[in-house]
Amino acid sequence: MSGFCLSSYLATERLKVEAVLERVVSRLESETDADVAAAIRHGVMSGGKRLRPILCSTAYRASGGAANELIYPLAVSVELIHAYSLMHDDLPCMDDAEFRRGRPTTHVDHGEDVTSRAGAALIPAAALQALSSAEQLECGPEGAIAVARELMEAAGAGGMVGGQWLDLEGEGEALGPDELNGLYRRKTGALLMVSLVLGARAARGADHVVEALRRYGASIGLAFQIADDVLDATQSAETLGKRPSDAELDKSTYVGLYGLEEARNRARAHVDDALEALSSGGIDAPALSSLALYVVERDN
Ligand code: GRG
Repeated sequence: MSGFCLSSYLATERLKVEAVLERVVSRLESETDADVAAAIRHGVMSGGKRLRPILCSTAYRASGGAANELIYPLAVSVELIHAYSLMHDDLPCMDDAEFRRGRPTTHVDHGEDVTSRAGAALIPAAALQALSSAEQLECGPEGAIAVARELMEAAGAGGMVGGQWLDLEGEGEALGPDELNGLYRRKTGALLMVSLVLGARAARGADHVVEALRRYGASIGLAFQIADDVLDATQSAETLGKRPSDAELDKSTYVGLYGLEEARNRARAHVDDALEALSSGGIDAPALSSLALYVVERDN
């Protein structure tokens, strides 16, 4: 028995992430006009599981990073990208959602034009945040640039933005298993995976550790999105904090392709792959093992 308790780990990590996000958002507010500032605060400081920065800080420690707080400023750079992606995803020109994290979406409260601008402002803010915090972590100039590059690649057309594009184009189409996997790896998996890679790189983890965490990240990325499909098909808006919408938007999902039970089985098989990546990489980190299970056991 490791004695590891995921719920208290998550609670402690979330507090640290929230505190750094508060500092970052306050600084951004001072750089923008009041309406954009309010939309940034809405989009970033409205709760959420904070899974990506927690994966980053956890990977950092699992890769031998020092027990200090310097990883959190780097970890929140990924959350800034995630926050912008949700703000833009909810816009009427994308998924047209009015409710997220149990409250009205950013454009409902602040308008579409302001939300577009606020979301766009978060992209360079995230790159700069990654760069400066990697410098603070003494990654060296080349290491800091590599970290920022890796984050932007994951967020870009070859990653999250490209996946979202496929997702929008796929509405009303019956995507096959390979197409759906490719879409999920980019739309959802790329950012989850880079969260881990950034943590490992910041710790200057050995190459085999970085690669094992990349494999772990790819596997939990798929598991996370399949679990999302299952939640969308089975949970209420109240539990999810958002209105289930896959059926309404006529999206291809794992539940549509395989049915609920097989979708659950496949999500769980990806978790097993993630656990296998940890053990074959020689990474003994109860937090990462528990987080892999959490990805498929969460209720929102
Ligand atoms: C210009 C085409 C184009 C895209 C812009 C909008 C966008 C970029 C990307 C959208 C990416 C997206 C919304 C992916 C879904 C990922 C996902 C399952 C999000 C939910 O993550 P959680 O559950 O959310 O971690 P919380 O609320 O906990 O933070």
